[in-house]
Amino acid sequence: MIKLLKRMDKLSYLLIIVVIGLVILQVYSDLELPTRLTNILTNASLAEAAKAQGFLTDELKTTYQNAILRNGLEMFGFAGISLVSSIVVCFLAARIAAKFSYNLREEVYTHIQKFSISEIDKFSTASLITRTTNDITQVQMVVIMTLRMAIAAPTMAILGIIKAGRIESTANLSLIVVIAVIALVTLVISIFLIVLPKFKKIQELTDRLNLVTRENLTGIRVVRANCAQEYQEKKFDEVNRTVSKTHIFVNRMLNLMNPGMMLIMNGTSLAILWVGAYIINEKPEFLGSVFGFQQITMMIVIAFMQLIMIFIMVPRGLVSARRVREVLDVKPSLSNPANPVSPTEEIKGTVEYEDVSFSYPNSNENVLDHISFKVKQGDTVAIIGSTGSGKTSLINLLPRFFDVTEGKVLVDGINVKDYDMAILREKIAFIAQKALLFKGTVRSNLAYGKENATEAEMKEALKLSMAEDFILNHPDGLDQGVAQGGSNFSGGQKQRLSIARALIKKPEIIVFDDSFSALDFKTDKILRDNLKKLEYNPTKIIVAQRIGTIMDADLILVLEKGKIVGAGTHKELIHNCEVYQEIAYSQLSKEEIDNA
Ligand code: M5T
Ligand code: MG
Repeated sequence: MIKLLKRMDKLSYLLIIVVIGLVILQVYSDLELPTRLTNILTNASLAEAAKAQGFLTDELKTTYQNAILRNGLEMFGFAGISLVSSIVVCFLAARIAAKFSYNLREEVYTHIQKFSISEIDKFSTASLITRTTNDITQVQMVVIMTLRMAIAAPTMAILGIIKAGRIESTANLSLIVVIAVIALVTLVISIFLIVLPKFKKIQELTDRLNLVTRENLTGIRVVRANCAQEYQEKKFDEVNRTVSKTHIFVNRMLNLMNPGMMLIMNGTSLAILWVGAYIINEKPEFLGSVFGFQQITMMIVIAFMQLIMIFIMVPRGLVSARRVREVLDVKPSLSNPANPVSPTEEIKGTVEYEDVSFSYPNSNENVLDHISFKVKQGDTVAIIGSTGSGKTSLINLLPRFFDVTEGKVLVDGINVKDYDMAILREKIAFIAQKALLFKGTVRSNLAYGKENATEAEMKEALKLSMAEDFILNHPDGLDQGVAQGGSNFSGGQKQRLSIARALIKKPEIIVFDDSFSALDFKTDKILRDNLKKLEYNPTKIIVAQRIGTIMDADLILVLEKGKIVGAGTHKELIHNCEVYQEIAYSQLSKEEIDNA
């Protein structure tokens, strides 16, 4: 928590000092009230006694009246100060806490941006969302609470006790307070020990709830298609039930505390008045002292109750704070090198894999095994192989979504690890296997490729990617809305839009991960012809399943179980690579192959 709190800004520190000052002022004013009450009552009872004994002169009467009036006005004054300071404290505390959580949320968000895919998977997306939202809110609440009570409560308790001790003839009464405080502390500690472990569980369950809800909503089509609503509902119900059970348990326990504390508070009050009655009976002039003492005691008990609330809220916040810290403590495994090498201008668009092996971070089985190949600028390399053979894994290494386990990946002759990542990724346009669009418009989506692309550039890219007919010929044109994930477009349309987003970048290297799979043969063909015509002549790396798509590539790599089992042109492979032959014969007729 302390480590997190270091992230406050300077103004907040200043405001905290103001808050502390105001809180002390408030406590001081509050404690002045019972003293004034004692004075008023004492004066009143003295006047009463004088009257009874018959020596209440007019002069004496005025003195008593004035004293009562003065004390009354002072009470007003102190109550006013207390009210104003407590309002200002609440206001400032809210501001400090909100600003703090704003900063923290931003930091966590920016930090997560640097995570590699495996680091995100380590926490799970759902958990990362809970941590940036719910957990930070918990921490924020604690900050507010602490500012408002953590200083006020102990100050009130200590000063109150000192003040109560000073009131005359109250030795017996003090004993009552001591007993009350012991009872309170015992009550709290026992409840606390039961509840504390549940706080961590609640946050974990929130993660789970988040995960199930998210998965269900993003996969709603699959769920409906498979009539799996009931199954999903059961899954959701299970988590939901556990969450509410835990919440109910925690709240029941905490709510036991309320009546318990009330009982102690009112019991104390009653005991003071009871014992006080005997004192007053003997010495009527102590009327004021007894009532003043009773008031201070209430303040002390309330201060203890606040302390208790802090003791409950803070550990809850600590659980959340720790979860936020866990995220911030991760050192992103993919970081920029200390001294990035700047690429030279002469070489552009070459790619080389040098004896690359790769295994995913949480497994030790190689999904890529000693891969080597080389591509010149402007060449087209195709990668083909059965599903799960490692094609996506292979190209993921190029923009450094993952780092190689062994070997080297070179772009323009420089190891990708030595690049500033922004510069490396500027060179590469990557069209992922799952075409993903963002909520907004076609225009805003294309802007991901190039931030300030002109209308003409956008139109050109859309034409090249064969997206003309359904975007430019549409009445809304570039301002056509895009739903979350691009769900208002067909699979092939999404693919074409993501290709347009890549082309607008005019990159040195374009990577297509099975990006033609949802296109019809004609569109596929025209699009590939368009790619050949690009005057900036980018290097093309194409992962595909269809022989037709890759037949004319300069180099075809045949991948099987993470190994290259064939490399060459279509002509060469059809003669000497068994795996390639199998794929080819399964898709094309003998004539087609011979003709090619
Ligand atoms: C190759 C494993 C997967 C498979 C192998 C993406 C990913 C893959 N794998 C992981 O363990 N973790 C991951 O995050 O790696 O997978 P691929 O590279 O995705 O295969 P592909 O692109 O050739 O397949 P496909 O279906 O896209 O044609 O064993 O378990
Ligand atoms: Mg793949």
